[in-house]
Amino acid sequence: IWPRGDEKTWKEGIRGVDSDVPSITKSIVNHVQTSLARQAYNVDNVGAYQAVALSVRDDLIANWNETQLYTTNKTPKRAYYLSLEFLMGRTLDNALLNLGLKQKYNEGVEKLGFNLEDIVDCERDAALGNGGLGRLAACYLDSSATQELPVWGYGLRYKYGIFQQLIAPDGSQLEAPDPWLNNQNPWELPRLDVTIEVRFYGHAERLDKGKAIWSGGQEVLAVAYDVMIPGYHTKNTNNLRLWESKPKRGFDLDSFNAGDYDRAVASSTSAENITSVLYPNDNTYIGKELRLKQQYFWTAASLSDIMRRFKNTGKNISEFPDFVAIQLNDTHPTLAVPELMRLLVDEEDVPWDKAWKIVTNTFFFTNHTVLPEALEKWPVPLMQNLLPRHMQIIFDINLQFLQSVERKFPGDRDRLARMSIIQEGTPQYVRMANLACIGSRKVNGVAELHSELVRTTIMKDFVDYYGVSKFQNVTNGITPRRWLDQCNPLLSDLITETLKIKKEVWLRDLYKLEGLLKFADDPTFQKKWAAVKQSNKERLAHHVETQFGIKVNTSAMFDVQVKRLHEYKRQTLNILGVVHRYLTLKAMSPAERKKVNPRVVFFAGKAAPGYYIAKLTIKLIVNVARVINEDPDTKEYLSMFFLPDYSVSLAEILIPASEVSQHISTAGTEASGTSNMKFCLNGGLLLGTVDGANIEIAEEVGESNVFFFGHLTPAVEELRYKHTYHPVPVEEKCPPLAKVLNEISSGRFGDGSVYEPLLNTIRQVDYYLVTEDFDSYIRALEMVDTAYQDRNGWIKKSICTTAKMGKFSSDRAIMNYAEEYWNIEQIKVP
Ligand code: GL2
Repeated sequence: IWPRGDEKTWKEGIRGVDSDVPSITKSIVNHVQTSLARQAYNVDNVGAYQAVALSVRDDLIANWNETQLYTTNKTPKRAYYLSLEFLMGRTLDNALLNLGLKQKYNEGVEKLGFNLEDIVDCERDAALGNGGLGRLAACYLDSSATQELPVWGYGLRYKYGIFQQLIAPDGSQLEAPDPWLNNQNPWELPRLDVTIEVRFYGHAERLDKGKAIWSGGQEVLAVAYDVMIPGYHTKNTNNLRLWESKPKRGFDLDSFNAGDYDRAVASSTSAENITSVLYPNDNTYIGKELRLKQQYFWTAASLSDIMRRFKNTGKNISEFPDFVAIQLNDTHPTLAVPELMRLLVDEEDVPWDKAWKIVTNTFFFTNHTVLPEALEKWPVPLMQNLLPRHMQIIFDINLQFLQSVERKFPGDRDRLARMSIIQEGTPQYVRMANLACIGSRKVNGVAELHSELVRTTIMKDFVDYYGVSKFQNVTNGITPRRWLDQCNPLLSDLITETLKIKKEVWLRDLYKLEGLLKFADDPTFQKKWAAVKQSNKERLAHHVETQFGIKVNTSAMFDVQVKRLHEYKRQTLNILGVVHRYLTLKAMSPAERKKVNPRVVFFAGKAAPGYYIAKLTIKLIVNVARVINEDPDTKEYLSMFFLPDYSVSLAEILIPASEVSQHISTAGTEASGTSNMKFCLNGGLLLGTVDGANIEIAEEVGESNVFFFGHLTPAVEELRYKHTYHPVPVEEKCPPLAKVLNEISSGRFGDGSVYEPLLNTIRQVDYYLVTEDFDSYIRALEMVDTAYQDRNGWIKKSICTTAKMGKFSSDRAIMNYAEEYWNIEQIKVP
């Protein structure tokens, strides 16, 4: 039955995607006049951006609506990706490419007197993430939509994303808020009618049969904001639902009436604070109550929403895992495990054992790091106070689990202590990784080496207990739409012209890039390939010139290391290598120097605001750069830049311009890395350690096309042991490094005493083994120089690298999750 009015009139009214230029300009002008209340004479680039965005958004909404209706009617199994971070970057350009409307909009805005590139540049990044983990989530959304999979993302709508990084004149990092929502966000649909009540604190009273009643405490509202995720060249448009916190009641009326206005609004402020700001720590866990509140707020709202959608299908609750798969992106959403138990047992009256079966068939857990400082542990008293019912459930899960471990390994008390969800002590702690593992059907790492480390280190006991098949690998991937077509249009065009297949085809099947191999030796193709790189280098140089007022030598080799500042990522190794190179150049005669390959080194990345050593590393980079960029003897041969405020948009300029990029973590510490894939896809060569996805990249592109150095993972533990118990001074172990450290200490790059705490991390315990890898790092840099001298050989390496990157498309990764984990099917929206 048609719900309302005349069906024909309704259907005729549905807006399709109008893709001819006159319809596009009409829609833009219409938005200028009605949505923005402006006219031709008072629209600037920002206004034009807003109108264009609203016009594109109309198309997205049309597709989104059709997709959601069609999918709802089909009631397929759906997958949900729960991630506290989605590092989306800009949307406009990406949406235009995915809709296949870029060319048309180009023409349209030109007719209106604008330039599309300038308009695209007006958009602020949506930076709701710290680094790789958050950007991975964004790539997976793109691939899910492109692969026409019924996948929704769930996250938080932070009012402030990752902080803006400023660099003070003395090289210190300063942080400023990122008010990304100030200019309105055209890409989200506020769903003020979709609200969910979330409770904190209060008390839980046990009833019989494992049930309980949780009451009292504070109640806040979660409000949904939907972000449309268009697939590439498909109508399929998925949803990312972000929750915002709001007070349940505007303010406390009793206090208001008593004239105590501060008190009247205090609780509403506390409710709004929950989604105020993204925690700026990458790969480190911070045990703050507000963070735990964020985690529960988000998982509770998401699960309630998922449960409601499931119940609308009319299926029996025991079928829940046949219709719902939930991926836990790291341990951050682990509270979803006890929360689903609570919903099933307390609210749906499902017996405990049956509920546990449902839970353990619903969840899947991805681990993203083996670094101990990143493994989340929450103090029991904190959790007890905030979530009294969940604490009961966790204790109950733990009791049953340990009983079953005891049956399998009788009398092994140490094993029980290690596997327990509760870490004993004062206070006790809840180990989130153990809970996530116990509550999930499968656990995966994010690259082969890392997954093996998960199996043999942090999850070893669980492998013994469950068997190895629960612990698998899905190597990360990146979307070639953003990380090739969008950021490097020249290369994308050259590839299309060379492969003689449509762009739409190879961008959906990245293995097709192998077709480039047969042109790797072709001089004409090599020339074109090199010209693209050159033009991308010039684009970056232009950016740097505008920012620093310094001219960049674009015939020098562009060497890039961009990522979060972290000791394990060893930006220190890079900067010490640069100083070594500088000292070597200084010691040369002018004639000798002339034989040297000029090099420009780029750094970018944020340090967590409380991470002292990381911030000091930035300061050192900035101050070394200042000295060497001004040294008339050497500046032609070596210069260096720290580009502030690294972001997705800056990455889109840096990555296509790189000739070599550095991924030089201590072996066994970088779970995967994903920027390594982006650089290689864009024909930059990889200089790195035998770590994370570097290994698989080398397997694909061939070891002769990467520059590997450093100790291997198995050696690391032993070396660390030696460092601790049989330390050898740097002077003895690595004289060239000692010289570099001493030059810095002696004040060559400004007051040396400032850097002592940083240099001492290397002179003393050297946990990340800089002294052990320095020599082989310097040799690897020399190998890079030698290889670069052979221009054609280098270009060939570059072509062969791009050609063999097919494996690293996030389409491959997401299909792996869909088929081997979630068991969901592709749906073609007609
Ligand atoms: C990370 C890992 O450090 C990184 O190696 C990996 O590529 C990404 C995505 O899987 O996950 N883990 C983590 O906590 N952050 C990462 O980037 N922030």
